[in-house]
Amino acid sequence: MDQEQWDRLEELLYMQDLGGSLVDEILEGIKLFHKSHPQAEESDYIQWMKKFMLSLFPLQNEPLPRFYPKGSLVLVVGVNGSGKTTTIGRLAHFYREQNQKILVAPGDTFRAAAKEQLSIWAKRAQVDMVDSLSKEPSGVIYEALQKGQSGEYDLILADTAGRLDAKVELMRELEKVIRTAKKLQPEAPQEILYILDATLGQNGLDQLKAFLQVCPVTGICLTKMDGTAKGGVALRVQKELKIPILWIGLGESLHDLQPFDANQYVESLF
Ligand SMILES: Nc1nc2c(ncn2[C@@H]2O[C@H](COP(=O)(O)OP(=O)(O)OP(=O)(O)O)[C@@H](O)[C@H]2O)c(=O)[nH]1
Ligand SMILES: [Mg+2]
Repeated sequence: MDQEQWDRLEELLYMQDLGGSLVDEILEGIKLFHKSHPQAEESDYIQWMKKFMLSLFPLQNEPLPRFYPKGSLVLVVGVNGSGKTTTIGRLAHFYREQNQKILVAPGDTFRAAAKEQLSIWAKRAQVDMVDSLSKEPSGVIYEALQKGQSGEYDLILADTAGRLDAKVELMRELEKVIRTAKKLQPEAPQEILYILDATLGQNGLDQLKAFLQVCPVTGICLTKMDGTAKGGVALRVQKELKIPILWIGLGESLHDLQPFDANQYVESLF
């Protein structure tokens, strides 16, 4: 490659939201590949890059979607407007179609209209919502778990308020929710699903790291992948944090959610 092609490649990788260190690593790798394969053609370089990117997803060998023991709690967390409530609606729809009985919990007691918004999604997805009078997220989620323990529900999906890492008291509240859930069910929450807005790039990654200080995120749903965002941030999450991506959000409707597929994702970057 001449310098111009080289610069173009670097620019393309940056445009995918891969971030400096990952771009450098890929460029170094390509240089080495070029040395060992001087006759390589464009398609060989592309193959090398795809293979390298796939190798960043070591945890993605597990079959998705995940299914959980009866009565499990999936706690959905993330910053304001990332798509938590929408994702709960879509997850409820998805699991209901798999013949699971779903209960959603309006754990966002912070924003006035949040409960109403979740109840609209619950109706769309044709699932139940726990009608708690508690003004505290931990109270609402406790009630939902209690209902779940009666054996009626397969899965409880709990919404939470959007929060930014700077709001210390809100972040502490998440710790309380988790502590309270564990009083009823030591294994709960069986999943802490972080909703990562793909359009946020580096910021999204920094915010996720701040959440990790207070709650052990076990899976990620990457939303807004239908827009111009390339979602290269997913590769950085794998490389730096090794938290599996479980779902991809591809729009605003009930059906716009798919289990994450690393092969398909890497193909979509090219
Ligand atoms: N294009 C697109 N829009 C999405 C996707 N997921 C969510 N949205 C939109 O993002 C906006 C915020 O979604 P919500 O589900 O309300 O987000 P939230 O995290 O619950 O927000 P707060 O409760 O305010 O923190 C809405 O307009 C959604 O329609 C997606 O995958 N693609
Ligand atoms: Mg919400």
